[in-house]
Amino acid sequence: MRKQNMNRDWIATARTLSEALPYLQRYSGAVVVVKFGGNAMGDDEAMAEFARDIVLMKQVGMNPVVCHGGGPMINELLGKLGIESNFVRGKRVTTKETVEVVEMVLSGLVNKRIVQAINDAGGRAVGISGKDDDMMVCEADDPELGFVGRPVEMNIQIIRDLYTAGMIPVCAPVATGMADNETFNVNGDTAAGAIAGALQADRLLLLTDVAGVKDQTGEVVTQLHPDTVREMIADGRINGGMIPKTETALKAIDEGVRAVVILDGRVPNACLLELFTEHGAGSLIRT
Ligand code: X2W
Repeated sequence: MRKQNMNRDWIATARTLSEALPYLQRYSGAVVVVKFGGNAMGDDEAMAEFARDIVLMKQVGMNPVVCHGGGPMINELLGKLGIESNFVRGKRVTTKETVEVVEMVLSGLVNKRIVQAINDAGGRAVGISGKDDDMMVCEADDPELGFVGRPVEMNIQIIRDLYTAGMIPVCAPVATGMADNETFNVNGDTAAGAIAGALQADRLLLLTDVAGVKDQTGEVVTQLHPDTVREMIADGRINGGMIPKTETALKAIDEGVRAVVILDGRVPNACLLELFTEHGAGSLIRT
């Protein structure tokens, strides 16, 4: 008999769904930009799980927009081609030769892998880069870095059109320049922040390979005011790779994003844990 077979796991599953109701209501129609970093992308199984989370978000009425990185995948192909990778302040020094490889890897391999995973999970993903419909137009960030772009003009109507039509935009951080024929390599966090800012997103989730912003004792700080983040950057409590992430978060909040969360994308169902449970995940930055 069906009812007699009911065990504790099923009761827990039903309870979890029931407890998610206030969050489902809160986020109905919300625009959530999810930055999926190359270091957070695991094997095919982890990719499939990420894709299911994104499709679930869409299914329950949110508007997820995926922005991805792919630094480790660029390193791999550059290595095979015998081209050296150099980073200055966390950004790749990008020559004319490098930028072609960057575009191939990000707009091609990585973008289509994510698109395919989302479609396999039953979503309707469409991959674009900053070049499509001139979505992101850049200037050179710093002469020392070569073809690394800083977004100066955002035309995000294409993203709105896609999600309004039921699709899930998947954006590669490659952009067009102000001059003809220019291609820029954009840091993945920078691109996600600029897109979230232009969309006035409700949430920007930065999925990475660390648990969040940590204090001196190594504990993750679950909630931070932007002023505290500024203090922590100034006195060195926030350092290394966390600097560009938190700076992206501060800029996005200045531009009108409601809240930014830095979280470990390798944790199973990281997005759902953050959005649909009281527990949350990682460090939430908001005013
Ligand atoms: C990055 C773009 C990819 C990226 C790069 O060339 O590696 C710059 O550094 P993750 O996986 O998010 O690090 N661009 C200018 O940001 O990937």
